[in-house]
Order: sequence, then C-alpha cells, then structure tokens
Amino acid sequence: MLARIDLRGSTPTLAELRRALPRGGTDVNAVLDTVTPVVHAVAESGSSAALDFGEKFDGVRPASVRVPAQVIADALANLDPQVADALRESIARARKVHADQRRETTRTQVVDGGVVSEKWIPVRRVGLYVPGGNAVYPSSVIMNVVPAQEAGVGSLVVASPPQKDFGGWPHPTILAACALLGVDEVWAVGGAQGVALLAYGGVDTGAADEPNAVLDPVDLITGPGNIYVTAAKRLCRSVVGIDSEAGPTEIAILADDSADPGILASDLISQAEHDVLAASVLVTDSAELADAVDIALDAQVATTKHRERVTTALAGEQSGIVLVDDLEAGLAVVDAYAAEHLEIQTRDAATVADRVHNAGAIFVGPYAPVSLGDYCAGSNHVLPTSGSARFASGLSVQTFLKGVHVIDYDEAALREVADKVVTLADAEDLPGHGDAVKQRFLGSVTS
Ligand code: HSO
Ligand code: ZN
Repeated sequence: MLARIDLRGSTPTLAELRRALPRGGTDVNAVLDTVTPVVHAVAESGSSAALDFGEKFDGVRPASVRVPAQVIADALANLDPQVADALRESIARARKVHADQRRETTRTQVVDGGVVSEKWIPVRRVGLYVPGGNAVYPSSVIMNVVPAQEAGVGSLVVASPPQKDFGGWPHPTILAACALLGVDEVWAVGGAQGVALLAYGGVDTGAADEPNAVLDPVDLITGPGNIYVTAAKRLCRSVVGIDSEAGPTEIAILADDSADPGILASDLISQAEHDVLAASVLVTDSAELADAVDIALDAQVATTKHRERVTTALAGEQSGIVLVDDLEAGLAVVDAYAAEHLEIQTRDAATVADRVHNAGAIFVGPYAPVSLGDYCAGSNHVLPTSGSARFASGLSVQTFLKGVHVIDYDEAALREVADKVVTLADAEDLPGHGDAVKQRFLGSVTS
C-alpha cells in the first residue's frame, strides 16, 4: 500500500536525500489572485463585505456577525458531558505544560551604571481562526487559546465560519470549547474574509441591522485553515502577525525490528485520517518490519471509518516506507525530512529520540502515540509542517510574547563607551549617530 523508497547501500548527500524523500504540499501562490480582491474588499468595507462573501461562499448569513453570549452558553449546556469532561482534562494538561513556558524578564548589568533588560510583553490582541467544514476541532481551539492565555494576552477573539446547519452560527462544539476556555468574543466569519476582518477590523457603517458589526483589529492571527485562509494570512502579513503557515499534517516513524507492526500501522492511519494530502512515512532498517506494516495496514484500512481518505493519503506521493541500512542512516533521514510529528519506535527509544535534531514534536516509545499529543499529553498540537521543523517551533507561550530590550545607561556608563560609538558611527559613515552621543558631553569627547 505504501510506496517503498530503498536507500540501502547508498550514501546520499543532504540535497539528494531531500529530493528522494516523499513530500507533498499545496501551492498557496496558486490562489493568491482569487483571494486578493476578497482581502481588499474587507480591508475597505469591513463586516458588511465579509458577510457578503460569507453568504456567497458558505451559503449562509448569520443574524449578527458577533455570536451572542447566549448562543455560546447554550452550546456548552448542550455539549455531551463526556466530551466536556475530556475537553476539561485536555485544557488542564495543556495549561500545566504551557504555564511552565512563561518567560521571566532578564536583567544584565553590562557595566557599572549600564543595564540591558529583556522584557516579555504579551501581544495585545490575538485572533484565532477556527475552520468549519469537515475539520471541526475543538482540540485546536484549546491548543491556540491556552498558550495565548498563559502568555497573558488580554484580548482574544475567535473567528469561525457560519454553518448552515447550525442557524448560521459556528459549529456548537467550537462554541462550547470557547465557553470552557473563557473566550466570550466569537465572530461568525470564516475563510479569507474572516482572516481579513481580523487583520483590518470592522468599519462602522451605522447600519442598524448589523449589531456589534465593528470588530477591533487584532495584532496576531493564529490557527489553521484551508488554502484560501492560508493565502489570506500571507496577504495580511503586512498589517498583522501570523503564526506559521500550516500545511497538511505529517507523521514519520523511525522504527527498528522491535516495533509492533500493528501499532505502527494504526499510528500511520491516525494522521492519514485528517486529509487526502496528509503524509505518513515509516523509516526503518528492517525490511521484515516494512512487510509486516504493509500487511497490517491492509487489514486496518479495510475497517477504518474514513478509509477512502486514508487510502488516498497513504497511496499519495507524500507517503511511503523508507528503507535504510541502520539506525544511524535512519536518523539522517528523519532529520532531513523534519516531520511535524516524529515517533521513535526503537529499542532504547529515549536515547534515540535525544539524538533527533529536526522534528515538530517527538513521541518516545510505544505508549506515546501522536493521538495522545493531539488531545491529552499537555503538549501543543499546532506544529511546524512541510520540513519547517528545521527552523521553526510549534505554538507555545513564546508565540504570544514579544521580547523588548530596555536600555538604561547613566552618564558615566555612556561616557565610558562614547568614543567606541563615535568610531563605529564614523566607520559606517553615519556621523550624525556619533554626534548624538557627543552632544551630551559637549566638547568633552574627541572623535
Ligand atoms: N494532528 C493534527 C491535530 C489534530 N488532531 C486535531 C486531531 N485533532 C495536527 O497536528
Ligand atoms: Zn491529528
């Protein structure tokens, strides 16, 4: 079922390795022309344009763009108590981990009388985009909101597409998750127009039929979405911060012959279930294990609920089994691939995991499946995709903080280094910079 990429007996360079490894992806540039007019219209006219586009694309116009408090409260009241309980557990564990990520101000005494501090200030207002459609993920609301709250973000707004089946409001499970997290500002707007409204804010048209139509613009937008949402985020980048552009989900597993093929197959299926473009990659030095995983996949795919989607994802060029000579070569492969999720299913998994350089998150041993991380490990499930784990991190408290240097020098401390500043300013042919220092000591500094 999975394509085989046999690297045994070869020593590819990094560039050759990257080309040889399976990788899919979407071409966001291809839809920029479609999305640009939407973003421009919303930038100009705010909510009314967003509602018009929503009516066109989502086929529904909500009674108000902002979701009334009662609708959010009702969603929680009607939520299956078992789901509510599991969401609470997920929130509590995520809070525990993310609270530990808070950063303290650093204060460095550079010289006597000269101090540089770095303060971590939360982003003022954050917009979280939550997709509708097939992918209704209350867990993703948790993974975005918890780090923002733990960072101390004061103002949080959720935007999610209006749903025809739910009276024009966003999906009730999403609203219930917001209620559990204490988020009370939710807007029924999605797609590229939702992103643009978050970025540019509403415009007060004075229209009486659109209560609460003026959304305050945000400073940072996070959250996944389809290709149009991603394109809109890219286009709005000049006015607002965005988290990384999320591509289709990926799981890579590094396994040796000690691994259980049934477990590997079910973990590969678990992420393939998300999307026909999802990537499932097994890297192993055991051809016997590879064969056994193929057999297990056939059996499990036959009975899994979303088998069509899963089959397409597993058969796609983005998925496959990579055969390597040994674990060392396997580590080189997973580092070159830089998976969003990497499972280590080998002997002494913790030691092997310790040697991995590139992965969005690393899952150690048979009892740490990606599904645990998706919901209840306490870790974040918004992770770098498409190889960006080589240089990017998953969502964390840090995503919602800005480091600001505070420079506090007294007269003596400036005087001590003044000639160096003047020298460097002259070397860069920026004498005005030097003059700004000299001005303070009128005549007492020579250049
Ligand atoms: N595996 C997805 C997140 C998710 N899984 C949400 C289930 N719900 C991307 O990390
Ligand atoms: Zn998942």
